[in-house]
Amino acid sequence: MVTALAVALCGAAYAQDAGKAVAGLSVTGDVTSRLMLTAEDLAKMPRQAVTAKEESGATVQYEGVLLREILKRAGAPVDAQMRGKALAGYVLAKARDGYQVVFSLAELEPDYGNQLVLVADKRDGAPLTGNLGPLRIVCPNDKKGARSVRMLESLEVVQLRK
Ligand SMILES: Nc1nc2c(c(=O)[nH]1)N[C@H]1C(S)=C(S)[C@@H](COP(=O)(O)O)O[C@H]1N2
Ligand SMILES: [Mo]
Repeated sequence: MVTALAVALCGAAYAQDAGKAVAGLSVTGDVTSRLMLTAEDLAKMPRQAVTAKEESGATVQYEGVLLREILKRAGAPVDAQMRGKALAGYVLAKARDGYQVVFSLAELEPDYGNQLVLVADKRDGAPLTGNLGPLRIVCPNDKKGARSVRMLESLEVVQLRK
């Protein structure tokens, strides 16, 4: 209960002012450990770079932490745990402007969809500023850019309970 309250308070503080966003990411919902990851936390996690094509056709390089890696740290099912009810699990990615998209947990798993989905904090080596960031999702295998959530603030994991 104390943890849940702390996360709720942190979330409120982070969401306080859309103009002064802090590079932080909350991971909540049906996970074993709720997280509030700071920019420093993300910098220390395993990092990955991906090349993505913008709708304009320009190629850019994004760098950050795999969404799967973040969910794994929160205790979401991965590897051999991805069976049975876990196959109904998904993550709702929410942005500062209210934009939301879903990824199924299975689509991120190497044994299922094996999709590369990155929580990026850098674009061509520079921080993501303004309404691009400070964090954004990048899914280079999607044909359209609509799931590449800019201004990412939170990840809510939803799993079947029965
Ligand atoms: N927070 C947020 N992220 C968003 C959107 C949005 O309205 N709000 N639009 C999406 C859509 S429809 C597209 S096409 C891409 C555009 O991002 P890009 O200009 O960097 O390619 O952002 C996506 N991410
Ligand atoms: Mo779009």
